[in-house]
Amino acid sequence: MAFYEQHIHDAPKTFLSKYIFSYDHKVIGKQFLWYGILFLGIGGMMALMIRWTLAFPGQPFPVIGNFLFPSTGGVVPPDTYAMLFTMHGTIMIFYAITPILIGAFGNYLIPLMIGARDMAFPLLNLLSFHVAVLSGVLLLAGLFTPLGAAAGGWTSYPTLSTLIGSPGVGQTLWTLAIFVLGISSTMGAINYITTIITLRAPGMGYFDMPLSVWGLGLTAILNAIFLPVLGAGCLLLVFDRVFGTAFFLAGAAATSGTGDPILFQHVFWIFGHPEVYILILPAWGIVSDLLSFFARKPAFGAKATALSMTTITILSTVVYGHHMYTTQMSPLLTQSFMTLTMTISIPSAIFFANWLGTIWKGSIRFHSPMLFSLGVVFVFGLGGLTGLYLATVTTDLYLHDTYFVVGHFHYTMAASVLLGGFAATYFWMPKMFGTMMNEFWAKVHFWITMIGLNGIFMGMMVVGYAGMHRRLYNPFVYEFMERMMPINTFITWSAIIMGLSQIIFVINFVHAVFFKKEKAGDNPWEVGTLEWTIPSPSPHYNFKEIPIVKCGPHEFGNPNLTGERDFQYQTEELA
Ligand code: HEM
Ligand SMILES: [Cu+2]
Repeated sequence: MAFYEQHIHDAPKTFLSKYIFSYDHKVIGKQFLWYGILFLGIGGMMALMIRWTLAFPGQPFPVIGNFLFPSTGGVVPPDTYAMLFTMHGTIMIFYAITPILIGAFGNYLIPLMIGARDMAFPLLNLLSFHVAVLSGVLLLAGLFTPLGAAAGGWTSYPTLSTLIGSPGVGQTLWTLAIFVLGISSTMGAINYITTIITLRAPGMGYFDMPLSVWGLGLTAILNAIFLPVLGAGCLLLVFDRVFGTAFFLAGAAATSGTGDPILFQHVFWIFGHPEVYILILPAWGIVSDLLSFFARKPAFGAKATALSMTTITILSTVVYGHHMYTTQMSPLLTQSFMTLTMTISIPSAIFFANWLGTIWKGSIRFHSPMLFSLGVVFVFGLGGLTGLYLATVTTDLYLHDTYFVVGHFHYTMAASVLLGGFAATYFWMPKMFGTMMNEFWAKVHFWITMIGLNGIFMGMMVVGYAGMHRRLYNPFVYEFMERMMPINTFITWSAIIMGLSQIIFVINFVHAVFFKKEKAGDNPWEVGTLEWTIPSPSPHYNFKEIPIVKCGPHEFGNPNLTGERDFQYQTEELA
């Protein structure tokens, strides 16, 4: 039972209080969605510039090249290349995927799915978004500093990220931006956790929560524990850069005492490995729900899925060392980390099998959210399997820092999280904005994205296995890599096609939000979770009466149902 007061507030009246400084979790969710989509565009454009350079070295980037890089006649210069992959990785992870899945859907869905009127701390929620905006401004400001933005990679390892490696203001701004973003996400995480624990509608036990809420909740726990670790690391790095301390500087570079660059890697990956799960857990939860909704079957082994996700969350905190096999850690440590990492396959295999069990013999409805969910099953399967080679010390020694790694992590994080985000956007569109997106164009978007994405990331794994090193401006100066040019051109064309197909999504989205006249029904997908019991789009107070929960979220095909329906609402009691 809720011990926080949940009364109905008056609806805000002015533009500012309604859309800019809103306390409403739904508006804040939408703010995060726009913010994420904007950055997705920027990060995607940067990816295209990286790929262009790798496929057509020395040729000017089409259309906007001359404007962006006038001094080289439109060709991406080497130092800019380093900046591009750094900013691309940073933006995609922290400013695109995180805001969309956690900021937008976390905010929008958690209160609605657990039957609450808002988050536990609405003011903290408002602050969390505005601090995120501040962080975004700090990050982008780096692009306009004399030496350009940060260029030390999204991991920002010293000594690349100390004053020796990057003297410019851009790197300092990057480090500050990530620190500030950490504050924003920690505020969000505290809010999510408190909300889930205290504001669940009467009758809703933890296993009655949709798996989306499980995923988002576990993510929030990881965020609350590990973002402060990254924040601390970034703060020390700022001290090294601005105040002349020597936490991460070693040897002659340090004025006194000895710092240690590797120390930063430990700090970074203690956060960094859980971060991968921070990104993926919401997508896993959403996909687990959607597969059941569109297969019209109860989610197979839903409790086991929830517990596997929990087990993975716990294990994800003790495997970070697999990112550092090549740093000359002691063999005892590398072996321990290898064993721990491998144990993650057990719960992963359980819930992956549950996904298959859910769709097995279902009456599948191939609507766009289902297509994207099946896409996640496919790409995550590939990403998970290729991870085993990187978890194994002996094979990682060879594969480390090649494009195999880049292909692998794009499959697991980029591809599956991106597809999961699209699934969620198409699915919750009617509840968020009151209209449906066009199904035909959604499917076209799905297929081109899916084909493009596999061309890109499969291609990356192939060239990586052949030995192509990552982060090199022009790898083809090495003779053995010259022959990989054609595959690289193929990858780039796949990226261009996939990039262009996102225009379909944007037009479809903007059209549905602003121009579509035809309203969606309250429950167009015929699903029984709490958010579908209220009007579309959801009214500002969410629930007139706080609902009373009688059953779980995936009750499909109950033989006692009357009429045409094959599902029951969570507020209904049936034998
Ligand atoms: C689908 C379009 C995308 C394409 C074509 C693409 C392409 C690339 C390329 C070519 C690199 C440089 C690799 C290297 O030189 O080492 C890269 C790096 C990276 N990408 Fe993507 N990417 C895409 C989407 C994403 C998404 C959605 C994410 C986030 C979840 C992401 C996260 C990263 C990260 C973390 C790096 C590493 C940056 C670094 O080396 O510091 N990418 N990407
Ligand atoms: Cu890891």
